[in-house]
Amino acid sequence: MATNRTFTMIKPDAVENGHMGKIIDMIIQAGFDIKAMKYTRLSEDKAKEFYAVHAERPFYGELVEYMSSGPIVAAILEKENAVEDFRKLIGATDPAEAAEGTIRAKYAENKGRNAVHGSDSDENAEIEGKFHFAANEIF
Ligand code: IDP
Ligand code: MG
Repeated sequence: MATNRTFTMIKPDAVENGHMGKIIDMIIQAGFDIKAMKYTRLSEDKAKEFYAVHAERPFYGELVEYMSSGPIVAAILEKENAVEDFRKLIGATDPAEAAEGTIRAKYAENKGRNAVHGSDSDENAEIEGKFHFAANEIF
C-alpha cells in the first residue's frame, strides 16, 4: 500500500550552485508537504551506507565522494502518490534526458552531479527517511 511519503536530498552540487531555495519552492509548489527537513552533510561512511545498493557499479566511488563533498538538504515529503509524482518532478537521472521543466533539467550539472535524490519505492522511502531522521524530527 502507498505510504504517500517519499524521501529527497538536495545534493551537494545544487546547494553549492545556489539552487537550494528554488528547488524547495518547486517541491512546495508541486503540492508536497514537508514532514521533516535538515541541512546536513553525509560523512564518507554514511554516503557509502546510503548508496550500498550501488556498491558494485563503476561509479560508486565517485558517487560516495561527491555525496560527502559538501552540505545537503535531506527531507521527507508527503503527497498522494508521493514516490511516483516526485520522480516525475525531478526527471530522469541524466539531465540531458530529463523532461523540460523538471528539477534535474533545470538545475543538474550532469548524470552524476544531478541536483536531487528521490526514493524509487515506498519501501525505500521509509528506509531512507529513517536513515536521516529520528521519530521526533518527523512532523
Ligand atoms: P536515480 O538517482 O535517478 O534513482 P540511480 O540509478 O539510482 O539514479 O543512481 C543513483 C545516483 O548515482 C544518481 O542519482 C547519480 O548521482 C549517480 N549515478 C547514476 N548513474 C551514474 C553514472 O553513470 N555515472 C555517474 N554517476 C551516476
Ligand atoms: Mg535510485
